[in-house]
Amino acid sequence: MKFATKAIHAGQQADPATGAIMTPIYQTSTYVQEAPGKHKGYEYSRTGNPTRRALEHNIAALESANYGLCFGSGLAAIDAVLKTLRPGDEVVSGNDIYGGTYRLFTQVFSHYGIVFRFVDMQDHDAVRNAINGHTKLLWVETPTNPMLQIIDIRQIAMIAREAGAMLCVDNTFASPALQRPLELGADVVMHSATKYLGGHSDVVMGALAIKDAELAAKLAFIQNASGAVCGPMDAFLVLRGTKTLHLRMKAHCENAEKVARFLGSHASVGSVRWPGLPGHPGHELAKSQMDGFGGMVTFTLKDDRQEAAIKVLSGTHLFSLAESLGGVESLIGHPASMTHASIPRQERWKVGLMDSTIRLSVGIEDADDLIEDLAKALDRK
Ligand code: P1T
Repeated sequence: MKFATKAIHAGQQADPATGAIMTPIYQTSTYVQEAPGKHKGYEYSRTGNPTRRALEHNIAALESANYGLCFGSGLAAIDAVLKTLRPGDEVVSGNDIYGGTYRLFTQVFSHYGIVFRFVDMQDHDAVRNAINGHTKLLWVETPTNPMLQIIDIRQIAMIAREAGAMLCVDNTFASPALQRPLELGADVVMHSATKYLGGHSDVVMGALAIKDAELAAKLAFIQNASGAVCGPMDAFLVLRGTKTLHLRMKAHCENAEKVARFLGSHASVGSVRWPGLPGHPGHELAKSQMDGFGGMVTFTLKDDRQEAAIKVLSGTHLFSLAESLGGVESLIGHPASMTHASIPRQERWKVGLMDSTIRLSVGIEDADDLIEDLAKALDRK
């Protein structure tokens, strides 16, 4: 089955009780049993819920996985992956990642004896050098948040395999419509489903997709034992979101291209990062592992003072100043003070994330209106 068909049908069937074409919101905590242990496959909604299950199957199908698991947030999904580790285990992570992921690694799990090494994942020798006998997990975001580096999933998967470590790819920025890391050798795919999977900025959720049965069972055990699950209403909303994922991603990519080209031609713009631009260092790699370049654009102004960036950030009207991304509406953000404030400035500077860097989540409004909005903000005196 092709992607668009899976997006609309996978994991779903007409409701056996009523024929309802949409999966009902099973807003229930528990399920009546005929006798102890004799039930219809559901005992308690932390362990399993039919609305959540439909979404888990849907996401698994979109990611070419065999198993899907949904959580109360993206960070809760990452938390579950880290709970497969033991004190003394080490993680090698990319050094350009979402600030909340960095905070979870360095301010929560490091207290439980897990060691994190942050490296430039574009430099495969640096990755190999950071690996030792204790390394159990490689953590990759691609495209990265917010610098939009492209990391070679096939190569990092090979390095992980040689090291006997697991590779988890945070696929939030691409979504499975543009990139399916399990097909390229990753072991686990992680999503902030809050973003493109949901697509409408009305839900906070996380998801994992896994091929291997044993690893999936381990993670499902943690999902139930730690209990950071999402509610059925949220599962319903994301299930509705994934039905249009392929169409939305196409529109995000088209608009992002127009916005990136406009920014590139504007006199006050310094540098523009969008993986679809031929000058992007990961452009060829992106072409080989992605089906489109995504809806995120990061740029700096020639005037690299923070005040100049703040003026632009507060001068747009269609682009709303807000954290998050991946919704149908356009957002503008200042990573240094917003989404990436938890990362020390020296670490941010290493990846080129300056105090003047601006991040756009390009929505699916009319591109001409978006460009006009940015032009006005950039030309504001
Ligand atoms: O917000 P939550 O659903 O818990 O997901 C965390 C997360 C994980 N991974 C990536 C790549 C992310 O971008 C995020 C959340 N990011 C934002 C809120 C943001 O504006 O970048």
